Amino acid sequence: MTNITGRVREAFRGDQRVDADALIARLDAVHRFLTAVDGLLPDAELVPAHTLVERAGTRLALSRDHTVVALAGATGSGKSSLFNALAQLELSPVGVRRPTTGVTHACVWGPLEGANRLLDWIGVLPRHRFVRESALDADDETALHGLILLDLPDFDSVQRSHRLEVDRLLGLVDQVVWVVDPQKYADRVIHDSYLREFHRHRDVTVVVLNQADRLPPAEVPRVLDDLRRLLDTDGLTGVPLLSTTAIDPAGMVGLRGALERTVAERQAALRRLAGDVDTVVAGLDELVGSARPAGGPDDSTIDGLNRALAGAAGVPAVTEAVQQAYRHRAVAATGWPLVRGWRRLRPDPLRRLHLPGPADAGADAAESLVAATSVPDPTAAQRSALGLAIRAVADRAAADLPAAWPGAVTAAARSRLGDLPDALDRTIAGTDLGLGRRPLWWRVVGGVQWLVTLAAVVGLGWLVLGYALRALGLPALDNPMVGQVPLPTLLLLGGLLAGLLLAALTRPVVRWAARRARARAEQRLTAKVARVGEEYVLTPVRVVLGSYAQARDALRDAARR
Ligand SMILES: Nc1nc2c(ncn2[C@@H]2O[C@H](COP(=O)(O)OP(=O)(O)OP(=O)(O)O)[C@@H](O)[C@H]2O)c(=O)[nH]1
Ligand SMILES: [Mg+2]
Repeated sequence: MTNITGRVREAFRGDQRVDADALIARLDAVHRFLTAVDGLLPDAELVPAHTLVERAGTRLALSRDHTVVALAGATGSGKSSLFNALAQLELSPVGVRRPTTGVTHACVWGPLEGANRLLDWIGVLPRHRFVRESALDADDETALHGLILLDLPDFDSVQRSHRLEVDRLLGLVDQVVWVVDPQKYADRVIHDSYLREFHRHRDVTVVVLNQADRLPPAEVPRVLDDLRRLLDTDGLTGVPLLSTTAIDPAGMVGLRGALERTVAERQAALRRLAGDVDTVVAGLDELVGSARPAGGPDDSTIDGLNRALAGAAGVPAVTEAVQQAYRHRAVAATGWPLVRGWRRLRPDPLRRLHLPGPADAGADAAESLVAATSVPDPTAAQRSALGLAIRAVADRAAADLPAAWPGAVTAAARSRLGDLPDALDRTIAGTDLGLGRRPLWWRVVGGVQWLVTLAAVVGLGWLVLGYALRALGLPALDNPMVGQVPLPTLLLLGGLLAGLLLAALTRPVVRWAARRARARAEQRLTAKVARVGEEYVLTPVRVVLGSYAQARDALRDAARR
């Protein structure tokens, strides 16, 4: 006795149609997700998604006019018997010795040509393919045109190869008819390992209780109710559940009707793939979570990074040298001319660091880019401070991200660590420290120093000449008087005094200006070092955050039914 229960009709009516374009858009979103996370998340976690994209692409490119339905179940449940009964031919051997079916058999309703490529992909050998139409040309078979029915080996097999074959095929077919028998319908294996796994494929799942003739007629509804309860526990509420008898054509009517509807709707392939997308999306959900994509590390963390970078780059040493160099150069330019030469003998503090010295003043910055500096290497403390600052950047940036991501963010933050020392050194070497041009006031003060020194020298010469003439008894020079003081004396003493006074007055100004030069250099170096941090640390981190945002959006699109 076969009938479709009321619940079966309800389930069929309740099925929503899957729009092919919408499905393709969802698959495209899964593909976008995979592109976004490529190289960032562990490959092992992405295998199901890769498999889906590949499989779905192939399935959709192959015949959409065919629906592949598999008969799956434990050994002896009657799969081959149902297969033969539906085909009305003895295509797949039915046996007493278990398991009987070792390789998948296929029966195609309608012309075989269109189905061949599909069967090649599914992996059914040509000698196990049969064509229903050519075998028996009957009009009553047209309702099944487009059906490709597969008789699978047993999934609870003692033969490992059977189980592997079943698992492979269950991933490829459009619809599964699970065949159970009155003895084994409650078996743990079928429910835990198979039916439960298909709870997202409810709309392409049919369950049949075969060998119903072996039960007293009054028992059938009771067993069906019990099986329904188990299916509900499996998460398969509402799936079509029928009873069949393979040995009686009348006992096949319900299953045949269900298959006719499946073929007519031409929805199974799309529904199966939609269920696959649901499964994959649910599996990936944990990887992406619902965290809002972070904008990146906050300003104070970036400041911390920049400070650590500046320390590692030797900015304090360079700015100290800038201050000293300013004083050195200013004193050399504005000091008392007699001590300037001595000043110049001392090495320029910036030259010692192989940074632009006086001779390079105004040199093209690009030239100085070539040379590596002799700024001291970072100390162990500076290196570890930099490591901690980079770690802090990664931690802050990944603070709200799901567990799979912080590793990727940290790896990105450290990805260019090896290039940092050279990049920092090049940046320091290429920074205009602001000492290139001599300030105008240096020249003015320097000129005045020369003038007063010249006056002192003229005064001295004049006096010396006067003494010499007097000593030789020659007529004395007529010394003009300025007030009470002879002019040469005034020139000598006034020149010396003015020179010393000017030098004394200039000193605090030089010190003040040197501090300013240091501050200016520090500002410029910090800005340049920050740019290195941006390029070598923050940008890679932002790229990962961008990928996270893309992955999250893509997964959201893929989840939209
Ligand atoms: N009475 C009765 N016997 C059936 C029915 N269906 C199958 N059988 C018998 O059950 C036994 C097993 O049937 P098969 O069709 O070979 O079972 P199978 O599921 O293909 O088994 P494997 O190929 O080993 O996985 C055979 O002896 C069938 O004649 C049925 O509806 N009623
Ligand atoms: Mg069989």
